[in-house]
Amino acid sequence: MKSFISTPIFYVNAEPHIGHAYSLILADTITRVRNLCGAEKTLLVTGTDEHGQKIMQASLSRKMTPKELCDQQSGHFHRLANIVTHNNVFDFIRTTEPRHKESVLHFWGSHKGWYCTEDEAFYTNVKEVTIDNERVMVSEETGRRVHMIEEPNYRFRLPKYLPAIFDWIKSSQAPLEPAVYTSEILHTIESLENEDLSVSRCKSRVPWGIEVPGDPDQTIYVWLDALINYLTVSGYPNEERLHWPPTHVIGKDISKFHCIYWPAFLLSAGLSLPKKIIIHSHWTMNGRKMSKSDGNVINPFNVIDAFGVDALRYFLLKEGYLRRDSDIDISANSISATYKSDLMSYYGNMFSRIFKTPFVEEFPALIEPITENDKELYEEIERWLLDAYNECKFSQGVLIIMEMLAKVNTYFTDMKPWELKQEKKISHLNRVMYMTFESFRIISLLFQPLIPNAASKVLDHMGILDRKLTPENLRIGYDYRNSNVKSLKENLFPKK
Ligand code: ME8
Repeated sequence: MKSFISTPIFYVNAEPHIGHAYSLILADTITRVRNLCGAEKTLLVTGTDEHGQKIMQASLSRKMTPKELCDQQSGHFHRLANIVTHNNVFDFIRTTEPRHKESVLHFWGSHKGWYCTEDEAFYTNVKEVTIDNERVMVSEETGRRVHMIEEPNYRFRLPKYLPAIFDWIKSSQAPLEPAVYTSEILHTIESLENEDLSVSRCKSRVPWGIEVPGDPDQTIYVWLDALINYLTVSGYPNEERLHWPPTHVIGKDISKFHCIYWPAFLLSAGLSLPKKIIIHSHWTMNGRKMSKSDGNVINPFNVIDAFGVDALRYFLLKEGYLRRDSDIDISANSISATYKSDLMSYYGNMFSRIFKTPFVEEFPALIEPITENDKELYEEIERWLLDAYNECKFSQGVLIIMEMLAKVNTYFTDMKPWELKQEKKISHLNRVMYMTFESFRIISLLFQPLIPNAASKVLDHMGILDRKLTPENLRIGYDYRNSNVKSLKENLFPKK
């Protein structure tokens, strides 16, 4: 059974911006890391959140029906998702789809249970006893009689689930990543005590939603509706097609919904809690959160048109992080500067320098015995993998790769392979070329989850077939005898 990672489903009342692209790129990168490192296949899911008052108002102001607005905007998000993930999206869910309605209605109906009228409460622990010669069910807790009833729940008894969620957040499973969110969420849980959650809305006010079963005057609360999307994509309420529970990637603005409400809903339905909830910071422009109403947004499609998908991914993963104490400021200039300094002049240029060497196709001819000295260049790899990838610290990873690139650059310049060739110092030249190839192979393997397109171009070019991020593949010693190395004609990252 395949497991999955989700992004939030995006509201369709605005155009996609860099923040949405970041959630997608981050979730995609984590999916790729899991697939490259592990044996288990992980899939990426995303989609759009289409019900509620906000969407209705947006459609009115654009003189469209809600359905027309949703179809149009969802299309934009779907296109963005496919582009920034290089078509890695397994499922794109829309909350207006019939499969989702089925899932929400089933979930809502699942509140049926043993109800005690005297206590005005549902009980899960019940037993059968004989009262007045009649076999009846009673609550184990109070001994009072209970009946199986199924009724719409307009108020969700959130407090009942808070202690269990409190323990889960604090548990050794440490579901929140980064862990700094743990204490904040625990505080929020404490402040919520004894507050029920209203889970339906008056239909006269919010008609654009899923109707409460048996009550034509109410629609289901849009956040409950939206969160259930994760179950819908897993196949619920029918046969499980993706393994439950998933990992969720979210922005910090919606942590309360995902770290408290969602687990409570799941517990109420007897379902397992998320594997992990990965929370990222916000992108700001001139210090303010990007938002369409303020007009301070960067359109990801424009960045992609100008610099390509990998440039956008690289920038966001290098500059972005999961810390909660600060947001990240972005400007069009900073994207362009990073493209030029890191991708074009560094990775791209060094690749050209090496692979445009006239005699490159003769190499790497030999696998020289590897010395301890050679291995030293790569001693960071292990640390990089364990710390950076596993903790989603991609910016730290980028810095280490850049350090490695700098070392290879210096090595290649100092060794002057073109002179070794002229002087016919073939054994030395072999060694230099082999080490350079190996550096590029390892660097490009590590770049795969971040800039998949560029990395696979390099690896194709070098004839590398085994691309898994295993410790063996990340060590020097690749056997190139069956690879067909080609010399390079065009640039990896064109001049801008
Ligand atoms: O909240 N910086 O949708 P949404 C970084 N539909 N990330 C940002 C961002 C920014 N400036 N702005 C948005 C919703 N995001 C609900 C979610 S899930 C069941 C329902 C990212 O379109 C961030 O991950 O307002 C945020 O959580 C997500 O986009 C969705 O924003």
